[in-house]
Amino acid sequence: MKPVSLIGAPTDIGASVIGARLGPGALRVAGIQRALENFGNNVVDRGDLTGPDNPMLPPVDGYRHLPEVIAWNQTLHDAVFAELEGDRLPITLGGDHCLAVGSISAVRHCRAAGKKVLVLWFDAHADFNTASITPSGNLHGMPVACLLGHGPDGLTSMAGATPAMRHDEVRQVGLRSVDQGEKELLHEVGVECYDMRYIDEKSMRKVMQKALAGVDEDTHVHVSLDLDFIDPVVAPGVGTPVVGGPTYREAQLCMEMIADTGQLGSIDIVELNPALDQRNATAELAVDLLESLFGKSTLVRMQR
Ligand code: HAR
Ligand code: MN
Ligand code: MN
Ligand code: MN
Repeated sequence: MKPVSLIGAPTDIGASVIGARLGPGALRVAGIQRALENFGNNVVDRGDLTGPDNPMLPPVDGYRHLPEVIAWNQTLHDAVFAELEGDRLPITLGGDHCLAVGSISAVRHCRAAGKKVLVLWFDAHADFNTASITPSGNLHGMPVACLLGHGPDGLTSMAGATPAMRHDEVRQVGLRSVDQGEKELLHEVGVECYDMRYIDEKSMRKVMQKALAGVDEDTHVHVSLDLDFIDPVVAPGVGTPVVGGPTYREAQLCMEMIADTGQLGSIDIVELNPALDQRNATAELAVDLLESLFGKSTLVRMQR
């Protein structure tokens, strides 16, 4: 396993509700570093990045806080890029989900290594809005669209190439709140989505087999984990909870199956809102899920 770097990005610049800026601290309190070290990983905490405060302004031309969102993402991009170039595994501790533009652009950027990229996007939401269809202007509802080239220049060109990702390099799991305009654009662009109905009908195991299809030794798997993916009964500490999500075990199974590929390359843990959490339960859940992602399983400890 590659050595791990934790990168705090304490901001809620793209969110509808404030509080995600407290996420990195809550993940540290939940013992994220020690949990990963227990698996024999070398883990370095790089501390928190800095960026503009949340000015809490209404949208301008369809975007809230666009210059500030660009600033945070550029800083995160550079930090994640440096870790990848150093052959380390970066974990972004968010922060809201707009940050995935920076982290995933960095993954694309450093594909200098020539690897294939697969982004697994775990979320209740599709995050596929654009300025013309967004109901809110919040940029945490737009990162997948931006990464696929549908968005403002400052966010679509961060990887040097537009778009950063092809539609078939992203697979979305857990969707249950998708706006009408997003739905149409998702179909038009052809993103592979496994919504809750599909998960119910096929089982999480089948869904993850499909989501991981094609992953081989030449693939960099990026996990973008929006904690509102999991049912809010289990994960209450998020700004935009949506009922009817995966159970604790279903979420664990996703992580375990990714661990089995051995191709995990980078991670975002986002949308944790400690101000809305119950006794840090959602941060502790995130740490449990990370442990599974790094190979913890009940009966057999994987040798790495
Ligand atoms: N679709 C809504 C919007 O764009 C809500 C987006 C939601 N929040 C997130 N993203 N946490 O996953 O405003
Ligand atoms: Mn999201
Ligand atoms: Mn979400
Ligand atoms: Mn296609």
